[in-house]
Amino acid sequence: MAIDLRSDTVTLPSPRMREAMARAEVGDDVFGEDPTVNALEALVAERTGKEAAVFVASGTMGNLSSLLAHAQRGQEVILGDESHIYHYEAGGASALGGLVFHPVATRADGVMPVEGIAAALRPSADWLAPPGVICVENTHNRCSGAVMAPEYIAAAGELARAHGLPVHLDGARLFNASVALGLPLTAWTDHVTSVQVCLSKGLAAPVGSVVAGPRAFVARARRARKMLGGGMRQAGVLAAAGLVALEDMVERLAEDHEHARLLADGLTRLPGVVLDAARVATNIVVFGLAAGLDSAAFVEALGREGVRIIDLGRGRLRAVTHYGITADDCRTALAACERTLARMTTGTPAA
Ligand code: TLP
Repeated sequence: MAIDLRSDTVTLPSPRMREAMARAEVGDDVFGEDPTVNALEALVAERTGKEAAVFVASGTMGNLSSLLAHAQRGQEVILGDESHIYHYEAGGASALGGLVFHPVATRADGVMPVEGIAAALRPSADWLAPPGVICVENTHNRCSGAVMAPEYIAAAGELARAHGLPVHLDGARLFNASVALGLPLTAWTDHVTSVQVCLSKGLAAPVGSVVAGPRAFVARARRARKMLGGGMRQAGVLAAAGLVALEDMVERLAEDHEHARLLADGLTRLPGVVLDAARVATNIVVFGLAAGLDSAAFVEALGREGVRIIDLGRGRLRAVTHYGITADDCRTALAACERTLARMTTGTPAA
């Protein structure tokens, strides 16, 4: 079987999740009558220290519902130029919400400096699109799963408050940050208005994310979710897996982080790999290849060796550890990388 390091989204539900899904008590969630969805929403609201929460189909829907709930057509979304919302969410906030993306330069460690955010906040003028919301991401996907320091999020929150703006945290992998630093989610969520957390990444639930924030905001996000077609009726079968994910899978993320470190340390030792292993703090390893080595050809050749990774573009490759990956898988993957690179540098065809 292939060693699939493309993403932690490929994780499969655990046997306990399957059981909970089969047994879940359900009702019509659009009427607010699904007890399992309600339990999941209450639990995430509590863990994030927010008044309320709403279960959504995906991280993308969570972010989009949040942006629609925070900002009006013609307003700007201030966000990192390496952020997931900017790169990988099909421009939904613009296409469906009439919002304008204002990307801010992001450092290699995932931080979009507070001065950069401040400079992006346009003054009031008839000819300028006003800011509507500031977005931050933690952990940072395209920046090697970097963990944002709570102090940084606090500084961004302070700036936003001074300008009367909300902050939305794309916390698709906030649990990874929490496990990496040994801090509760509230270390970050206390400083933002709203947060989206994914259950279907490292936590291995099959489907779903939860958006949390102030009650009035969550009511607007719930309405946006409905507008986007995300009112899911007996969604308790999905929420049940999410509840198990929160119980069984959070502490386990530490293993994924160890495995990512194993991969990163091994990769740095390979000639032809460009990687700052010190950057790897969670379950994502982003690396490049030395000049002259073709990234796309490497991904393809590695795939033929039974190891799957993805190409993020601009010469960046990504490997992600997760529930389905063991330390031995990482060693096997490293050996495959070594063979593939050796062939590429000597121009030897695969046996
Ligand atoms: N990211 C996926 C792909 O879309 C790239 C992945 O494999 O990492 N925020 C962040 C930071 C994410 O990494 C993702 C998923 C999302 C939002 C969107 O979540 P989904 O895929 O559930 O819509």
